[in-house]
Amino acid sequence: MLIIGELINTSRKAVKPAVEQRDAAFIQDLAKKQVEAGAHYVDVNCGTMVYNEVETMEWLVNTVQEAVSAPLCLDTPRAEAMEAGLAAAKNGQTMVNSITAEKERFEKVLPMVLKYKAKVIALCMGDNGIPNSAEERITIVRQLIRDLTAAGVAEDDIYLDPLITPISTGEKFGLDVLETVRFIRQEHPRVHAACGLSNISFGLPNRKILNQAFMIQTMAAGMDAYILDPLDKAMMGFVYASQALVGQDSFCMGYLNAHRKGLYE
Ligand code: THG
Repeated sequence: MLIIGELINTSRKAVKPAVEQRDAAFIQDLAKKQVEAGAHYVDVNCGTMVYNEVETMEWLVNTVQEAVSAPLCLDTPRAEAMEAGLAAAKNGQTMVNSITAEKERFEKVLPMVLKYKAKVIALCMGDNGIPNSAEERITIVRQLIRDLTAAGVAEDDIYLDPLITPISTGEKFGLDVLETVRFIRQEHPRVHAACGLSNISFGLPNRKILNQAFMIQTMAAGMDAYILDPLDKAMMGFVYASQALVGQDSFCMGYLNAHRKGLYE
């Protein structure tokens, strides 16, 4: 199971001004708290900084790495920002977030994944945009796995992301994700499945409850990587409990260790 902390994202109200003012202490505190709470990777997203994303990404990567030794998940659709982040990243195996099946993006991002021997999140999105059925998602999953492995990316380095869209905008969206994850688990057992969990609850009250419920459901379907808020202690408790309950935690060692460290209540 891979937990990627989502909180360093300039779309968040508190983070944007901190990044604009180059407030290293604020960003480093956010990185440390997420790693202390159990995040294995730290997501870094400055996608709202359209005019200087490249320079901002470089600053963020260096700033976060001064504070934590966890590897980074570079979260940008822009190849230039990705390259700058990859060049600066030195904490273990970096994760590229993300590649898609869109022809241009695939061709631009793939060489960087290979050059830096990175892990890669592959979004179920093709040239026709975000798919709106499980069948369309599965078609793109097949294509992405075929093309990435043909290029030499190891299955263990591929994280398929079915793309979670808010449940407030379509009642079947949860089911489509579950079906896609079951397909990945059955047909490609060595490829991972990842998601931006908090997307599910956009536009609704009590978001944490929806995020927690969907984490449990998707983990039962075979999801094994989450971009989420690790400072939600109830969420982390459900993560360790679910892992044990779906046979991904031998002798409940992860559950017991996390308990001893006080990572959940
Ligand atoms: N897949 C992949 N990467 C992703 C996503 C995905 N990266 C971005 C996003 N989706 C995952 N990260 C977040 C981060 C924050 C929120 C949701 C997803 C979030 N933020 C509150 C909001 O916007 O309302 C913050 C409020 C605030 O603090 O200002 O919900 O799907 N591969």
